[in-house]
Amino acid sequence: MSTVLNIALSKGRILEEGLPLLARAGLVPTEDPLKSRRLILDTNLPDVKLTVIRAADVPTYVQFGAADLGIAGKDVLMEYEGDGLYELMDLNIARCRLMVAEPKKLAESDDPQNWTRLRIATKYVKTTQRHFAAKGIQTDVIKLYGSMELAPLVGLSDRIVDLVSTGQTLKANGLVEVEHIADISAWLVANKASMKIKRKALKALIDRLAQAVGQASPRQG
Ligand code: PRT
Ligand code: MG
Repeated sequence: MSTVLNIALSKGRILEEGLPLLARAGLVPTEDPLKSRRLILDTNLPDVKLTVIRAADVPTYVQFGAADLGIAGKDVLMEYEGDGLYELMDLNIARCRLMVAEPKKLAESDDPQNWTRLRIATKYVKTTQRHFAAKGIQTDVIKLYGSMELAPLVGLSDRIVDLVSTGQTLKANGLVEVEHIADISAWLVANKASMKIKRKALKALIDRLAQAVGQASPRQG
């Protein structure tokens, strides 16, 4: 009897960087997920299916067993507070950093050492609250779903918490990084029950992925 494995993958840049990684691990979808409108894709391996979904939904699919494995950003995993999944492996793709940023002008006279209460716009409400609570700093967090860089420009908040990779977006909007919260990359996650029930089939795939990650980042070796 064959065991079917479902892998949930964030669309967007994790998909773009994840596909070459999956290919190195020997897994290739039979249609191009960047073009296809289909939500569940077959692969070259008859028992492995790929589901491409919103980044923030990946942990939910995996926790509830709708997918056995998932690939999601650490930012999404930090914000998701479920405990029904294992974080198996750093895939070392879609790297960036989660940062506090503020207008350049404010940064000239601002000292993070003196922060006591902050008004912050972000998509990462829980992570932001946790980060500052641990430092004894009070926060008024305003939840946004995107374009956080806009918030200081329109007076919604003084500061934002957002992902930064090249820094171009901040720069284009007159913002600078003032505090580092976390280094971010995409991780392989697994449903806990699947790891028991489908152990053998999953292990083979996970081992191949680990090998592919090693090839991708010779610095680690
Ligand atoms: O709709 P949603 O945003 O949820 O998903 P999406 O389909 O747009 O996916 P996408 O491509 O935004 O990917 C989201 C995941 O990619 C995140 O969960 C991260 O784990 C990862 N990732 C890595 C990033 C970045 N780098 C990144 N730079 N996600 C977003 N950004 C954004 C950032 O928010 C900011 O607006 O890029 C901008 C900054 O980029 P620089 O290069 O100008 O600094
Ligand atoms: Mg996006």
